[in-house]
Amino acid sequence: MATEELISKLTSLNEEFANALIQLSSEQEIREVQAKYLGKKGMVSALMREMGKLPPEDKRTVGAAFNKVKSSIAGAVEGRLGELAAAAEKADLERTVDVSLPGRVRASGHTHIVTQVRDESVAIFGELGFEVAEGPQIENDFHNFEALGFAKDHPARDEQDTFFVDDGKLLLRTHTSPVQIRTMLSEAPPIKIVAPGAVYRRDDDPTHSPMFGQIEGLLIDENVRFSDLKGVLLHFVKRYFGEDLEIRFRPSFFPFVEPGAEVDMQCSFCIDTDSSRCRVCKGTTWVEIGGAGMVDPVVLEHVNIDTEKYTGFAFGMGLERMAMLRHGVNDIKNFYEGDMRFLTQF
Ligand code: 2U9
Repeated sequence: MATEELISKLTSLNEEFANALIQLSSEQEIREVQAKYLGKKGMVSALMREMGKLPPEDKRTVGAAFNKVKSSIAGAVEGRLGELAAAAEKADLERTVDVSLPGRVRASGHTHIVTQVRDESVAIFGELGFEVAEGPQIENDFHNFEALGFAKDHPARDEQDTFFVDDGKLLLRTHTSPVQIRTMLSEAPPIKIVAPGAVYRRDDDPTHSPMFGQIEGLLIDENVRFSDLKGVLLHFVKRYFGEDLEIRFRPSFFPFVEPGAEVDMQCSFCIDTDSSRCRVCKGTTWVEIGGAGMVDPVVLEHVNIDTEKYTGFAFGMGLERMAMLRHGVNDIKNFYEGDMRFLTQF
């Protein structure tokens, strides 16, 4: 190849490269094209190999021409990369944020409905000065039965009703009453506590579960009367279920209270309407919310409280039952199945 032809090809390569570069918009593409021209197997190198065949007096001029093209290509590459970086930065700065767009709403969890009933009840009794007491769920016969006046042959002690542990030496508490027994053994009156927690009974139907939540209350002081009990429960019902609701007591027997009663409140589902077809109270206008009574002196004697000086009242309610009455739920199993369609309603 003649010198002029070589120089002319070199000049065309340089122009060709400049034109190709303008079309490119990523560093990777640019580097690839750069290698195509300047790499060892590139087009410029191929032309350089032709230089050996030139007359010696031309080699200097042609060599200088190669160097010029090489540095022109390198300079063009750097220039184009610089342009691309500047364009990217500008686009970044121009990207606007619409601050009026609504934020992403994340679903947040909440406590279980039975926990809500417990916490709200504790808070309402707290307004009346009751403090929370807690105790073990695995109990012994003394705290769960004997101290509460259950006769040795009382049916509740039967294996049919109670879950026994450790070959019958221990049991799962059947009510939270052992918590009150423990409190009376460790503290002197006045005592004013509520004991919320899980209890266990061999029961299983739409309104009974082998494990359920209870809240029990106990007040021991001088001159405590049945009317004090009525005032506390009426306050609770009005605060938790509705200001317009009344309560009534029906005489009943529990080993640990005398007199004892079952406590009803007016049915909140039909109080303002026709009760005859109410599915909650079955047309009776009253629903049972728990039991209560004056603490039997026999119980106070078991925990060494002076029965000449002190009297007391106690009451008990089931947490799931309270949730069922407040929200019209008819199967207790709903509370334990973990179905989010049920649980997220509360
Ligand atoms: C002590 C003395 C007396 C608590 C009481 C009831 C009546 C009662 C039931 C309601 C529904 C249990 O959850 S339920 O099935 N409770 O009827 N509870 S009097 O009396 C006590 C407690 C502790 C030391």
